[in-house]
Amino acid sequence: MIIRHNGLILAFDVDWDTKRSIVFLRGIMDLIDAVKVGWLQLLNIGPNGIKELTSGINTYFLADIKLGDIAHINEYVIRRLRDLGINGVIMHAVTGRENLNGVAKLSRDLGIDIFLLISMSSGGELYDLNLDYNVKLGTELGIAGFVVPATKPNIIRRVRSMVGNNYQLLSPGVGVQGGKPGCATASGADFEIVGRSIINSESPREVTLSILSAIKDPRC
Ligand code: 3DU
Repeated sequence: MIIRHNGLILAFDVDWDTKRSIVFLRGIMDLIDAVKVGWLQLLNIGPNGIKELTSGINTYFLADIKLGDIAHINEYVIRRLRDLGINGVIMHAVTGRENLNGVAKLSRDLGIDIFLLISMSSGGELYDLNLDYNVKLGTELGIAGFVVPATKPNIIRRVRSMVGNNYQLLSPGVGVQGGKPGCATASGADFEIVGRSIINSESPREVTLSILSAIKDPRC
């Protein structure tokens, strides 16, 4: 479970080296509840670099590799990510129960949170056609929560109404992709996930603060 102080997760999609990454993160760590890393780090700084990040910054690290393979590969990846200091992993729902069952149990045993991707901020129509099925699947698997898009507030509301308060909803698509800051959490998400609006800004701290004000006082 991600502890909620501010309701904001940084999508840290950068190809920077670890030193630059750590300096940047230290500048805004008090304003964000988790750091989402993914393919950019894996391909640029590699697993050792990710380990350096997780050791250098004291926060919740979410790995967004949208994992979606057959069971034994999924389980291997989860174990490796755990060794790298990762706390939560985003997985595709589309691979279905047989490929998710074992990994959901393994993750609980290892203390890793699984967040299931069940709708996408752009496209993803096959997900949206099967929303109820995937939400039910996630609740039966005993995962930590779901990824639901800020660009589709009706979906956030629907998922929240289905799962109650027992699951965390993480919402990407805020800022550059068109979601208005504050409106995903106002629709029922626990956290907004923001990347480029913060990372590419000349003043990341000021932008982050303004997103936090919108989360506290949404105008949607
Ligand atoms: O658009 P941004 O730069 O704020 O980044 C959004 C992040 O959320 C990015 O890491 C992307 O991989 C992730 N994401 C989506 O944008 C949309 C989804 O449906 C799921 C994840």
